[in-house]
Amino acid sequence: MEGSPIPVLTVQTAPYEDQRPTGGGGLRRPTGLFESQRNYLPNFVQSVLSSIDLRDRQGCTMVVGSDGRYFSRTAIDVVVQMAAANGIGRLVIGQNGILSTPAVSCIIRKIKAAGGIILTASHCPGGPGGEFGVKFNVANGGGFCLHSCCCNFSSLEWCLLEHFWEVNFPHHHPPLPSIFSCTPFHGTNDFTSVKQLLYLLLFLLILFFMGPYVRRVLCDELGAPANSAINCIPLEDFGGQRPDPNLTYATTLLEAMRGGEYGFGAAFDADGDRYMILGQNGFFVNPSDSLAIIAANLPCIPYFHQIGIRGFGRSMPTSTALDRVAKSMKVPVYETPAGWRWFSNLMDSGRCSLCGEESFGTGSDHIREKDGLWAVLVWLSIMAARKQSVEEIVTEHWTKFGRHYYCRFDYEALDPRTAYFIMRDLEALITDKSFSNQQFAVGNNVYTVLKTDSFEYVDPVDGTVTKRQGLRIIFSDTSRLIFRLSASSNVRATLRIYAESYEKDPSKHNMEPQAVLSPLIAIALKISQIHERTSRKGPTVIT
Ligand code: VG1
Ligand code: CO
Repeated sequence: MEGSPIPVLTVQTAPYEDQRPTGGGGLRRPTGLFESQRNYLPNFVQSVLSSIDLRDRQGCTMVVGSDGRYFSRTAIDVVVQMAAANGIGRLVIGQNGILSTPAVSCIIRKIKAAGGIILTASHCPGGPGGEFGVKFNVANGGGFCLHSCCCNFSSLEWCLLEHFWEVNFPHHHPPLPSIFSCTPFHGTNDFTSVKQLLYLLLFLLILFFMGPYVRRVLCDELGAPANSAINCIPLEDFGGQRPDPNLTYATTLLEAMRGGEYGFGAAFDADGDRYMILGQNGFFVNPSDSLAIIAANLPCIPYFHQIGIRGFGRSMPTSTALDRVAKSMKVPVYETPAGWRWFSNLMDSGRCSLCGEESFGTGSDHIREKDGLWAVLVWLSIMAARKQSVEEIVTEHWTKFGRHYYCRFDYEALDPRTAYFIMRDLEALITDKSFSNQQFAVGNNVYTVLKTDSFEYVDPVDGTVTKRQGLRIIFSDTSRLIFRLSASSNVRATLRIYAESYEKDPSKHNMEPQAVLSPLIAIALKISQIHERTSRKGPTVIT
């Protein structure tokens, strides 16, 4: 078929109401929906392709990758055939269909592609009974929220291409799929001292599909022992494990680190944008602390010598530990709603060099996504420069800046109406005048309300106002309670409660976060009545 036009097939379709955007970056749903509902994936892919202006779309290059989960190969077949019919000129696909979210962001920018499609449900479980998803990134490499196009068409166009995995299409137009090594560039650091460190540091990683990257970057290039990278073979069901890097799900790593033999442990989520760091004996680095510590140690990273440190970004629920560092460095902090796309705008305009979220994501302006492997390399660079362990770095940071105790309660799979009404009533309660200055006495602690609001973000770049991004209660001692509904989870509704409390005194830095935060949590449960209204006894997950 070389050189001949590929016939385009037109198929009638009907829109799916549940694909209308809710604020999250992509589409994330039970795998069964993608498998059983007619045109469920093709409809969304058409929305993605239609959102690219026709003039930009004709003959352009797009990047396609997946986290290798069940249904990824079928989905890539769909994307390739529809991209061909929609005028895309060239597709760059990861080897075996695999690319991490940060890798896609990186490749889009390097090769000046029009955008990228990532088949992943991030940290959610995979397999036929698990979840599947589609993320869409645009030309700057950042995730994009589709607005209105999901329901604007009644037909889909396909090119019936077969065997494209094996075939090179040198003279074919459209499309030109080319298979790309899944381990692109991590060029922001100088790794000489990290190499030296890795010989000394016993090292363990739990990974899911991030294996190819870790093997190449940490083992082949930096010389970490091959057996320090485990779970490295991409599996459709992640070996039955949940690819969520936190203390609840990355238990194998936690137990191995508790053995005391290893000095550094890290885990990633399925699409490689989230990470968790553990030190010797399982010492946990809270993601908000990780962000603040990386910020305070940026001078250890050569990349920032070149580009300078312009500003920092954190999502509103992320602890204010970063703000203390920023203040001492005289660097501005941007407080954004949850999700990475707000940071993209800040970075594109040159306002922001380092950003992060409490949900285990950190990144810099080298790309427009959070980047788990980058964060691990930064931690190793800091350890190499300071010649200190993870625990020493963290505790020294607390001694200098104070410790922000932090935790998050997730109530998953709630009835959406119940969750909505809990939030509505809570908003009415906390924004009522009578709530300000109210005092809550729990045990020996008294908390006085200083400020409450429904968080609103004004984008400093384009002035866009985004309202209702979470309910916030700030107390007079700077403690905070935050409530918000998840925009990314799809199984019914998820309500998140975030609690933060500051402790300056180093003699009180060794306490259990949940014990320190229990009075604040008690206030949160009392004012939201969440247990009474949902008949739950506790959260689904605590991080
Ligand atoms: C969650 C996190 C948010 C993160 C988003 C995407 O959103 O809280 O911080 O950016 O997931 O993460 P929500 O709305 O459910 O709280 V991911 O790793 O897709 O890649
Ligand atoms: Co992810």
